[in-house]
Amino acid sequence: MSPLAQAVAHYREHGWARIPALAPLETLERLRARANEIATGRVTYPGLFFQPDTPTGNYADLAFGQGWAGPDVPYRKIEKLEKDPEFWAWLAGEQLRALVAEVIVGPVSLYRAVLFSKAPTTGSDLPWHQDAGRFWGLSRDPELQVWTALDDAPPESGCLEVFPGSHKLGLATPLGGVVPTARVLEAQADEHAIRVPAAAGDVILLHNHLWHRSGRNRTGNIRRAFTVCYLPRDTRCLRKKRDPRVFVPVFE
Ligand SMILES: O=C(O)CCC(=O)C(=O)O
Repeated sequence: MSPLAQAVAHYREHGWARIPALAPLETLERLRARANEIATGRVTYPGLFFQPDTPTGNYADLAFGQGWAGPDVPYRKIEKLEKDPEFWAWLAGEQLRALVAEVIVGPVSLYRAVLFSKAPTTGSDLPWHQDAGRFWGLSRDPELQVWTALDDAPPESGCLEVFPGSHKLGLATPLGGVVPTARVLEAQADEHAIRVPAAAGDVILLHNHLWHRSGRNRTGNIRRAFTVCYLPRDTRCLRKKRDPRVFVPVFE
């Protein structure tokens, strides 16, 4: 089996897989520079979404709907990065095309392209969650997220943590998103958790139903990752309150 096929087999069985050093240093440097330019407002696009991090480190204290709040604010999440040519070049490039083709047969669209960032010593907790369900408003749940480490993500930086195999349990709630505490206790998720540290350039595949979380950043270095959710082209947006989203085509 090729290393790619091995990684995909691991992802199917355990819900996650690591592909070491897939992103070259040159790519990382371009993406880090662009992430800085976007966070500080030197590069911007209409429709970018920013979520400032909370100084308390508690997920429950996050504010929603604030948008860009200045160049010195640490942002936990920046969305719609498909608008940027540097991020687009990586998410639609040859390495990820070959990887995605192992999982999704046929034409592929984009659900989201997001930077998750944990500022030095302050980046906050992200509780157990699943990235699917009614909350995502799709005709079928997506299955593939590709997470690229832009910086080293050792355990103490709040690396990804997963509950291996939990993608086979389906959705914890029909809504999806954060897993309620009662379900976490019932499934003994904390006891099953494993850490998935990464070096800059590593790519981690995540099944959307996999329970995953990440802790605070206790290092003096920023910890950023670019995560992309891909969809089979025939997936439809079911939302009714606003016009349904049309997903950007990525691979034919
Ligand atoms: O990088 C993180 O801390 C969270 C990533 C995540 O939840 C995701 O990619 O779905």
